Amino acid sequence: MRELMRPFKTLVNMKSGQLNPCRHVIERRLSDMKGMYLDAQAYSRLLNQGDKLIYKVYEVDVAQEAGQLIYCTTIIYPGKVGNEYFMTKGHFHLKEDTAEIYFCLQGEGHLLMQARDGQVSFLQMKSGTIAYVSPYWGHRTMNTGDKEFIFLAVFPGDAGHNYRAVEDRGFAKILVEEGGSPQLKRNPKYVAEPE
Ligand code: M6P
Ligand code: ZN
Repeated sequence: MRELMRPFKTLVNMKSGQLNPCRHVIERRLSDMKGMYLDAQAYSRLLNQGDKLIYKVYEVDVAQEAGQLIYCTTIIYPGKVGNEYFMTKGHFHLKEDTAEIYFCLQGEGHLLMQARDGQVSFLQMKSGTIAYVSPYWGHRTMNTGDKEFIFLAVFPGDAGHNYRAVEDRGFAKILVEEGGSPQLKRNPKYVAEPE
């Protein structure tokens, strides 16, 4: 019989989002987000000022296999590229019939979700919000506040990350600041999925 995995715990620093212990820390900088923001000129201008840290992920050390639950904290820093808010790359799950839970710990943000058939769902998140990303929906988060937006994510161990569709097609909507508040706009660069 396979040896039992021992139960364990980790600690989240509720202010900084740091998870301890964690398997690894992913840092995504502006240069990792090439082509993801609509305003290419604003992107280049900002990149010329330095390769800013956009977000960070602390991930627990749990096997990426069925039956497990992986969890991680994400910290998205405040800022914009042009008028588009700092955001995660966004992904579908490789195993698309898997869901995910987001629990906001700090700050303010938005969760944009998109199904393969073009449906879009959009949820505002603040400290205490628990958002449910249903199976089959691609998901991306944005920081729409002026301090760090921090949330905990939990997903099945065998979900996996698929960035391909987002890199090739983008999301159907973008979130921009207009008149001092976040506005969801059509993304003119979006390439719809074939029927
Ligand atoms: C959340 C989860 C993670 C994801 C992270 C960053 O914490 O959904 O699985 O890796 O956000 O998002 P992305 O992988 O799209 O850059
Ligand atoms: Zn996910």
